[in-house]
Amino acid sequence: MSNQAPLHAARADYYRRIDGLNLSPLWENLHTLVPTTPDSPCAPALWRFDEIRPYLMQGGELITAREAVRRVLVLENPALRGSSRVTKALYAGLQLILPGEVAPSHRHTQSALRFVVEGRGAYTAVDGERHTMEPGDFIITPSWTFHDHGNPGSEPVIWLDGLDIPIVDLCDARFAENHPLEVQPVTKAEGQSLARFGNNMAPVGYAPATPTSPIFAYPYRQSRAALHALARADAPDPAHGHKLQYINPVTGGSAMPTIGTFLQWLPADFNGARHRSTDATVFSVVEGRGEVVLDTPAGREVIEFGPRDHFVIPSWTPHALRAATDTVLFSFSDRPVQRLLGLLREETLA
Ligand code: GTQ
Repeated sequence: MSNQAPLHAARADYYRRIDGLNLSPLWENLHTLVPTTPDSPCAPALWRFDEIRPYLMQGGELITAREAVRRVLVLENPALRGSSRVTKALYAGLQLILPGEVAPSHRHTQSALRFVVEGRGAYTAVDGERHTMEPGDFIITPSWTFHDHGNPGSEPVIWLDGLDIPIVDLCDARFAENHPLEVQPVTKAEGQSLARFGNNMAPVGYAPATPTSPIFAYPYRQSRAALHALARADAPDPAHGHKLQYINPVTGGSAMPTIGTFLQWLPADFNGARHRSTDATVFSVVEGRGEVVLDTPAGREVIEFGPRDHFVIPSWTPHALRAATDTVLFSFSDRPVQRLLGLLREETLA
């Protein structure tokens, strides 16, 4: 073998010289830039509601919703700490609003979803219409729409926030501004968006101005009833049980352009097939108990879940869902973005 030392020294010297010109050699990084599989730094993780709820409530004693603007504990992926990300592409947090509080009106280019985890009687307002929250409701704050939250009720309300913050950041397209008023004026009766678009009808001549669903709140009562009907009628999908996606009724596509949102029913004793997909997914457990068995690079991992727990499954990680009792799971991922870009891959494994 020839002596490689002089060559290594020459290369190191060369790297130093090009470094000053903001140049770097691709060949030193090619395998990390273009890995053979997703090779995600994102880790599976569970946030047990019983464990984190006391801290949410303590936060409620330390800062008001008004001062915080949004009183949220961010669900940070343990392998992405410090980046406010639950997956590489998405943000998640749990927001608390106490009786009598107001979270002031603002808008931003990031789109948000709310999924109500605990309590009823708080509202989110979007474009002059309020939706009064019930557990399991799925609510959309489209990009660049003014939104504020308030709680005229008598109990604390906690919901899951899902936002496309990292996606908008990737594009350097972040804008935000406050509404001149803390609470935006109510200009529409509650239920208007659902009446217009939630009954397989749409106003004649309606031309969508944005890709986001014109239904801004999908009540749990309706979504659950739909799922339950499927669960009684159909055999479950081997991996997903009975799974529906929230759609924009005008396009038939995803309710939000950047975030796919889903509700699924796993019948009692469901023992799901192993599955993997490139869209890392965040789950909020609505009803029931079960577990997810994951094959991670570090070995087999089991996440046991119950009501109001949250967990995340990274991209391309084989996993199987199991339910001890009838179980309802809400979930969200960057699936619509991957679909649009032709990137989505998924497979059910033997
Ligand atoms: O409710 O507007 O969790 O702007 C993060 C950023 C919630 C919100 C979050 C936000 C909001």
